[in-house]
Amino acid sequence: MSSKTYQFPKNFLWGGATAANQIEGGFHEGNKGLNIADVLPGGKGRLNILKEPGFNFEIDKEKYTYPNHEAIDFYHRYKEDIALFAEMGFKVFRMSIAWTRIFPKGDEKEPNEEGLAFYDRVFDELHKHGIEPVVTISHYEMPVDLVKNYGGWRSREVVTFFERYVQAIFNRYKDKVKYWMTFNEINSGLVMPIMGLGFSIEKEEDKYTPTFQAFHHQFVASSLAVKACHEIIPDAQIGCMIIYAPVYSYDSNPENVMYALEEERLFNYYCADVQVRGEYPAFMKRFFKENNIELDIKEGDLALIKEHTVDYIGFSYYMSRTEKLDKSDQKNADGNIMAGVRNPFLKASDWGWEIDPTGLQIALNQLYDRYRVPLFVVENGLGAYDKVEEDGSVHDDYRIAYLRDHIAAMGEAIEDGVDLMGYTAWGCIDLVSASTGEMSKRYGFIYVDKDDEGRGTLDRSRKKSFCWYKDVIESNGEKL
Ligand code: BGP
Repeated sequence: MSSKTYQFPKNFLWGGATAANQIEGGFHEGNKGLNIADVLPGGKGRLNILKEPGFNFEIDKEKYTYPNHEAIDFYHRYKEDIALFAEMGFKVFRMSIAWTRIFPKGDEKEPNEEGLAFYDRVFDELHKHGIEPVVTISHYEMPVDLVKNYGGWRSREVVTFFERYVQAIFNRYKDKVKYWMTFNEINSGLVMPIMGLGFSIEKEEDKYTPTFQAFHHQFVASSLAVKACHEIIPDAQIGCMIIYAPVYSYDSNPENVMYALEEERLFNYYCADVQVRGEYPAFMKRFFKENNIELDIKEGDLALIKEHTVDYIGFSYYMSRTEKLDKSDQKNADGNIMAGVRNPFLKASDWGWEIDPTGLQIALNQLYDRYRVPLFVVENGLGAYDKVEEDGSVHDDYRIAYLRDHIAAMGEAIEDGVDLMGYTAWGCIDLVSASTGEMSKRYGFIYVDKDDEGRGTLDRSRKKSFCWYKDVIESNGEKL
């Protein structure tokens, strides 16, 4: 693929992506309150905590470490980091605002000035370097007090608190931020309810009505955010953000094809249909009925959802997924976010994530065919173990190969006619991994000296991919 040259649109938004809890640190500075990421311990058990009942949302320093507490200390080092992003030529930088810096407990009446001032400084620094911020309003960072006192997104009251939060940040940053996104990977609530919906599944029934009621509250909250954004910042664009993993049928057995389609619809399209088309898709009616799910939909909710749809679709793309009804004779694709079965045509990363650049071309075409709104790849990248050489260099050719193939796949999709706004590579600077809480799963162009035990100088250095990505941006994607 890489010998061909691709034409990216003139104003293509090249950049990198992060999330507050994975880079900032300073978890109790500036009057910040505790959020979900602050109470999630690091290490191998983290994934289980995300999926199993009994999580108490408390910090237990005797038993666990909490890598997000210091993360990579962007809170104090943002100037140095932004200068490095500028050196690569970033047009945009995707980051999130920690809700708990603005409303420490989530339900206060007035925002926290220290938190607001911190993001003012970050946005000003970005603009100083000609970089536009792309801001995720909520990236796995719900205030813990809202979880404990209200039950996370199960509570309708949280919609009001979220509305207060978005009003505060839109009013404050209306001259500084023109690209927004509501909930990071909103569909992640289907597999990781703690991160996505702010509650753990305690009993089987929780997977049904409570889960989909929480989603409904997020849809209402998202529409209120779109409405407020359009009113307060008329020249801004606000998108949704989903995980998109095309679902392939393992073979041509029609039953497997139908099963793959059902999984695809629930996982890839249910949330996007509501946020982009402004209505619940027809297939969810059957799903709700068969699973005895009864939603409490208030008068006016559906009209609000219909009227205030998003301007673009932001999505993360890491892998595709292969499905088959009877999985007993196949190897499970365990490392993938949604398991499925192993695809015999694909290789996987060290964490088992199946690598499939063509899947990105498929994703872009499917999304554009279905919705006809601009698309934005706001996360994509390879988590890998990096080796630092004696002289401090990191030869991450594997990362370059991964990114090159995926950028080429975007070039193909653009030739197919897809309207693609931009690309922000995930973890453009090494950061704390969301699923493992570790530093050793690295994505960055910039190496951060810190290990899984929290040791290291936190010094930043340029990897080989840093120069490569700089050339990609400079040539607007022609030089891959
Ligand atoms: C997405 C999340 C990010 C991020 C990325 C990589 O699901 O939006 O927060 O971390 O995946 O995942 P991980 O860090 O687990 O490798």
